[in-house]
Amino acid sequence: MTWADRLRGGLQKTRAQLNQNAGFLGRDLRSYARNAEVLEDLEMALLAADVGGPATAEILESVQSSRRPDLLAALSDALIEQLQPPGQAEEDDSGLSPWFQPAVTPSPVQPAGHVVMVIGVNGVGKTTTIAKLGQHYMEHGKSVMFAAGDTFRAAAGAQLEVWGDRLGVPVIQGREGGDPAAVAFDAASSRKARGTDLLLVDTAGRLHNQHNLMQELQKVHRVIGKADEGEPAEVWMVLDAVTGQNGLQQAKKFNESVPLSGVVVTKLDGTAKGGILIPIVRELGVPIKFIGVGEQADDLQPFNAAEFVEALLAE
Ligand SMILES: Nc1nc2c(ncn2[C@@H]2O[C@H](COP(=O)(O)OP(=O)(O)OP(=O)(O)O)[C@@H](O)[C@H]2O)c(=O)[nH]1
Ligand SMILES: [Mg+2]
Repeated sequence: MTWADRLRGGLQKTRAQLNQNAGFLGRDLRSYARNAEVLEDLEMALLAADVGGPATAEILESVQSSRRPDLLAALSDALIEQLQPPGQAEEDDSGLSPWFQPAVTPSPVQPAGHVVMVIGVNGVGKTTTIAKLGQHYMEHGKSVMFAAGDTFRAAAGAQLEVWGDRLGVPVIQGREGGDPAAVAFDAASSRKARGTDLLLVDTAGRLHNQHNLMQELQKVHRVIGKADEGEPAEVWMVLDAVTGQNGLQQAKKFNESVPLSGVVVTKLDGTAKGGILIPIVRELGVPIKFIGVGEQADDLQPFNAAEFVEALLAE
């Protein structure tokens, strides 16, 4: 199965939701005039898909003022525009990190450095996402390491170890209940010494309370910088699409403690509200790096707005 197939399959619930709210996705409606009734249907559909009020209003405006004769094309333009954070669209290659020369197909997701800290609340898919990312970057010819920075939950380290064994990726472990910052420090030092291309740092999703978790994440972030100046170059938050607006509110809190450089949205296959990607980009102001549409390794791929919108509006 190609990624296009997986993506279309994964977005099936959201697409069905759009279709249910409005028949505008049908082929025969392509030449619909932009009359009030159609626009009302479109508005309902976008709101039901969790696109949110402000973005929906902008999309409607954009569709109405579009010079495209075709409603679908106008809608597609408007959605793609909403999915690109300001200043992120069509970046040139000048910021490429020197190690990143894709061996397979060009990847649009080049981390700005060598360490990516992966954060998010428990159960969103952090650990499995790290495994999938590891595989992705290895397929692109990169060397990868993992750090088991979730020392709070019993078995979290073991889960990452299993993935490491399966993929042939070294995993830096700490003691259960030990200091995650110590694990992160060891891992970042070790990555630097070995010259490994990419270190992915797993973190706890839950501690005794939220305040402790934020402090812990800040500490992990700080000590990585002590081990290797300028790192972590990236902090990616994993968001479970099924949690919708709740997940977005959590992300805002995280973003206040540890500024995010990107988001990975998982479990789009489990929700009809895939429109949540739009408020995520809008309200966090960071790009979506990868999206997940299932549990298989190939179900996580770099996010591409045009590809996403095409799959969403496919007939
Ligand atoms: N359907 C579906 N399931 C997914 C996706 N991504 C991850 N999962 C599943 O989500 C579950 C939780 O994943 P984990 O990686 O353990 O989540 P976590 O954030 O590390 O959880 P904690 O370590 O408990 O905080 C697993 O069963 C994954 O297979 C996805 O895109 N779609
Ligand atoms: Mg985990």
